[in-house]
Amino acid sequence: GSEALCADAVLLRGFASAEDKAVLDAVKRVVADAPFRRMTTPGGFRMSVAMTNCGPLGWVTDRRGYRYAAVDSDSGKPWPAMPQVLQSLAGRAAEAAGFADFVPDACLINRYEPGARMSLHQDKDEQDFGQPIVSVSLGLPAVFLFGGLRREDKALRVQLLHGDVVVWGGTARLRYHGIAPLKNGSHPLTDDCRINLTFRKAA
Ligand code: MD5
Ligand code: FE
Repeated sequence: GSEALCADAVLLRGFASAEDKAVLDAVKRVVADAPFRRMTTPGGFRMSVAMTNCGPLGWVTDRRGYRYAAVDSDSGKPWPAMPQVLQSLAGRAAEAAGFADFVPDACLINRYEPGARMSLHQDKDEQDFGQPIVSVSLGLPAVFLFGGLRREDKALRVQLLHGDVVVWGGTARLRYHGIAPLKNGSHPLTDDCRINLTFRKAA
């Protein structure tokens, strides 16, 4: 089923469930070339979420700031290509939410171990906020914090479960959001962590 989280945010419950193993196999292939790493924020904090990327551009952060980069500074090589199964899933989810012809050039892969969290932030490192973001959740459940356009706005709490896909567009694109500290649990497909993929048109 599909439900509106708010204007311009569509939750597609279980949209990725039928292809969960294929998606996680693709993630494993990416991680073999570009291992997960915990990056540093411009303020000097090490993120609790471990990240990697695939596709022409990857989101990175270090002491110099947040940005998209074509090269993985850990390997000195371009990020691994975006596996077809991932590109296809993102395009089909965007289409189901009303965005035809979504062709992402960046896929950020986030790994949350128990205790990892992402504090409230906006995604604004992309060039065109008219492009949607597609987010795929796998493994352990998480509490998604869904705020407003100002940091002070009260955040709704929404559970995101294995296989759920959310498409953020229009006015939802710039809302503050985050992930509450992940609870312990076990999931047979993800080594007891949560994997989130976010597909973006960054350039
Ligand atoms: C996650 N990741 O579950 C989330 C899913 C990130 C990030 O936030 O930046 O890597 S993406 C959620 C999202 C994207 C764009 C807009 C909004 C939420 N929103 O308006 O709430 O690891
Ligand atoms: Fe975000």
